[in-house]
Amino acid sequence: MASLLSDLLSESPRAAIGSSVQPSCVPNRRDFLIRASRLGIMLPAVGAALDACSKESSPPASKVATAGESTGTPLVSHQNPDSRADSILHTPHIASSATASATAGAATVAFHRYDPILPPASVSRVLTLNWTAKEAPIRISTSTVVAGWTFEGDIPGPIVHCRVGDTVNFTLGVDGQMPHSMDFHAAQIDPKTAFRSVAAGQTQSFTFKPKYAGAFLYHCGTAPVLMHIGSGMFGAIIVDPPTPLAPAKEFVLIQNEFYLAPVANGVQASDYTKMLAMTPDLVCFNGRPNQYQEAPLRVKRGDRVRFYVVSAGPSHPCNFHVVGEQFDTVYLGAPPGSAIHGVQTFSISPGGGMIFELIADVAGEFPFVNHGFGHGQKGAIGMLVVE
Ligand SMILES: [Cu+2]
Repeated sequence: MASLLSDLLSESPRAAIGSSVQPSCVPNRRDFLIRASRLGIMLPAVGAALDACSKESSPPASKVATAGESTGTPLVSHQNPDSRADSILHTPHIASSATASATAGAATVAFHRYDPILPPASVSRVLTLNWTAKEAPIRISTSTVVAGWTFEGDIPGPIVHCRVGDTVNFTLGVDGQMPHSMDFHAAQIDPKTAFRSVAAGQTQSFTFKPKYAGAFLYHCGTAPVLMHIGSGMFGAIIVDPPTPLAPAKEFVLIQNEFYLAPVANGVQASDYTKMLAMTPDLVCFNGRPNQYQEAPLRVKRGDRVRFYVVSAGPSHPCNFHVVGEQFDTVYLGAPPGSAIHGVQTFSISPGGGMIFELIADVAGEFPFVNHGFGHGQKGAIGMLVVE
């Protein structure tokens, strides 16, 4: 019985999700319940649940026809050809990021610090971004190389900086074995077409104009999103308001978690089971644990310091705090509105971004942390030096 139940629950990442929470009435739930019933597993309320599923209307033909969804057929490809919703609801068989290109040359890849300084906004009001999703080994510390899935070969991807109303022309190509996609949180656009998955050798283009200012996440939305963000496919797009904010020293901090399998051939793949359990090995600002302790951010006494903090997750928030300082201003939404003042700590949800300002009146060394210290201890700590 135990082995049968174990087999049932470990069939796929999707089944694992369904087993850990009350499964919803999608086709696979009915399959789950039917198979559980055939196996003689006495699950409470199985009969009632089956009855409830039976009374529901049939799912759309497109869902029924999806490979592996209701037939139990092993999946051989991702199921997100054209829909962000599909990317969330359909989970194919994938449990490791260790593709050939994500591991090749891992032993020789060099470490580099991710530059946190906000790059200047483009002079042109039209940004043309031709990016490639690449699977590549990334050294995130002297001792750790991850089998990364990336935008433009780094974790995080490049920082995009534009203004409200700018035109962003974006094209994604794929150089790797997996399909990938792009979801800009700064865009208001039909995700089914714009954010569709792209296979190797194909491209996908779309255009948007940011409507609101702020610090926004971008990420791959291909199924399972958890795996693609968790393997490194995220970054920040910073959108300035029409009237510029006060001059400041500006930094971008993107928090993410890494969930890692044991070292194999000098590289650590993502561990999907750890992702589902939300038990990260490392929590980082800009993709490397503790990198700004070793090479701090530096400002002058009297500077206004502005942090654009984005929480990429995939699952944990960033409880942002600067030890020994107080935030003069935190923008809850689009600046300059929605400002609150005199703030010690504020939590940024996964998939969110906020802007924090302090006035560096006091010289010294000020750690900036995720004040959820289980995360800080895993690497989400850096140092701001006021000289
Ligand atoms: Cu991806």
